[in-house]
Amino acid sequence: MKQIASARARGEGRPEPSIAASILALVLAATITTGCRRTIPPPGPAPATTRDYPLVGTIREIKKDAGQVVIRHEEIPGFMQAMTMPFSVKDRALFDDLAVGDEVEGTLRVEKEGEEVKDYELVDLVVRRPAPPRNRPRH
Ligand SMILES: [Cu+2]
Repeated sequence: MKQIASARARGEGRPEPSIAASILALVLAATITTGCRRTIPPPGPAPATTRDYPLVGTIREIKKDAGQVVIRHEEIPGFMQAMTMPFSVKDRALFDDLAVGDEVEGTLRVEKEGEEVKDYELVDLVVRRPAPPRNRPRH
């Protein structure tokens, strides 16, 4: 008890209880007065944002005509669990270098409006480890 009393006397540690109580009261007052406004969405469209996530996976299917590759990808922390799904690839030249079974890595570029995913695209796709030769297309 004596140690606590002397620490307070020197002004160490937490602020005076009365100051702490005033701050708490102000914070509570602010929360209460703005609380009812928070449920109303902001006017206009939500801001559009683009975010890049590293993607690692294995090619399961190549749909050259559709411009898509189906990739079994690892977990993308903060965005997606591990799963198999199609990705659009704009660079058609890439399709000649890809084969089913290739281990690939790339960047998943995600366009969002607020929290809603509007579009996603796979860019900078490279083969990290090629599939065994039997899977490779013959040129
Ligand atoms: Cu996915």
